[in-house]
Amino acid sequence: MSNLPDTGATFSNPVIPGFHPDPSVCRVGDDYYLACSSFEYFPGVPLFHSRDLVHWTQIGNALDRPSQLRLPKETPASGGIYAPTLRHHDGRFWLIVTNVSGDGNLLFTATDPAGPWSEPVRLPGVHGIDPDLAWDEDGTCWCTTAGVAQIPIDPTTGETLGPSRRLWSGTPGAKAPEAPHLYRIGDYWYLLIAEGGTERCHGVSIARARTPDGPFEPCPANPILTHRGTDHPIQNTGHADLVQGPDDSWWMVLLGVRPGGGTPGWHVLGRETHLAPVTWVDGWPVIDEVPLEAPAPAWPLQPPVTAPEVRDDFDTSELAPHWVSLRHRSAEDCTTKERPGWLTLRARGGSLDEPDVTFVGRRQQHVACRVRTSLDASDGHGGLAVRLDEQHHYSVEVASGQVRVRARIGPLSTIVASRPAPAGRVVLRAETRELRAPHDPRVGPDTVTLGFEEPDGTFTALASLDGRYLSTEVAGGFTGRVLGMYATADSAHFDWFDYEPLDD
Ligand code: 6LW
Repeated sequence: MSNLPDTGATFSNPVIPGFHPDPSVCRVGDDYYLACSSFEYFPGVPLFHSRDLVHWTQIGNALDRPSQLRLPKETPASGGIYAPTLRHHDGRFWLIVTNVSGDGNLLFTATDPAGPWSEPVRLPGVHGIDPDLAWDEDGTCWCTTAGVAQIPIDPTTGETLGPSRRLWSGTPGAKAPEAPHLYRIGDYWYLLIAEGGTERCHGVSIARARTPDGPFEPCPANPILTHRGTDHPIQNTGHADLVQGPDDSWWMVLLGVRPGGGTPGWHVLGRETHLAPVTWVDGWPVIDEVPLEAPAPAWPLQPPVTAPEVRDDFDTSELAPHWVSLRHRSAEDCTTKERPGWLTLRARGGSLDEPDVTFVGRRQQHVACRVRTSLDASDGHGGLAVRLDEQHHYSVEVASGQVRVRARIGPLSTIVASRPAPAGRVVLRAETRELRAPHDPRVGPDTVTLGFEEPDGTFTALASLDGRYLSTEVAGGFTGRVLGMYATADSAHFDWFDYEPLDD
């Protein structure tokens, strides 16, 4: 029994491309809301809205105040905020996350998911990552964490109301039973988990019980979804959440990656949010593979009326929600008010190799794309970076009268090329292009070309670098590429920033 009508219309995965992992979704009437992990970036926990589950618009970031998101300078890349659960209950939105770099599990509430979100409620008695929230008929709030363990809590105070109990360990022998979500569906409570680790063996399994605290009976068909061992273009599928569509059909949001290049394959855009239809057979959910292109759901799709703007002119006092900084952002080191129509970044110390570099970037969301920015470096040093983490980044910057491309790969850092900078403002450019050489197992996923534009607009490419070194398989961790502007000495002023998807 399929919930897909054969109209010829399709939708494409990922539905939220770029580094948007660990999606958690909830439905309120005709509206859907989705939250993702954000790690060392500030603001944290990007929030999206949709009416069709396919097209998502970012409406904010739940954790946008330092009092909600404390990421000390020592927060390592891929530390910070892990795996949210977003739910709507009793007229309010509830969001629970783990800050693995200090504050542990934290709970927030909002009446409008676009914000403001509350101050954090701490949960010192809840241990473990990937907290989930589910409410029993009698009002008990169950918090379930990776492992898989469960503890009743008072979500308004953060107090625990009983002992923690082990619920289920997933499939015997499978590592990392995590990302639990607990649901009441029909006569059962279903416990959905990820297992196998968030890499190529990732999968989704499920168990059910008559009561929320078990005992849980595993689905005989576990894992109910995995792409492990296949040559499917979407890999690492797991960390899922269930939701009903406008027609009450069932769907799953989950993370997946799109590795490129030869062997072993490198993914550079991070773990992305995908959507897959779910059917039910004998009281168990059934999911086929997660397709790149799938038949559209049975309800009208609502694509955005206008394409996203290529250019941000920095004409508003607040930055759009897709802009993120590293660990914190203050009005002193990041402002559009100092020089109206410009983004001014003030170096707070350090280079891109340092955790507290002043940086404002956005996720790379397309395999092939071009970013450009117009930089006035007359008051300092600044540049344009393709960043995976502190130890893996390429950049083109203006410093001491030179335009130079720098590559940092693990412990190695080198100036790849440099030229005298053109007078006045300099337009810096970085471009990514997919590489295709199907018979060469050593070929990387893409090339990253960096350079600058002469005053007449001619592009001077200073370097074309193998993109594999800015991949998760090389750098490790849980994030993806972020493209952005930075300052390394005094102030750097940016007039605009373009992000343009390119045809492959
Ligand atoms: C997250 C865990 C996982 O907490 O990766 O893919 C971890 N799943 O559930 C970090 O995102």
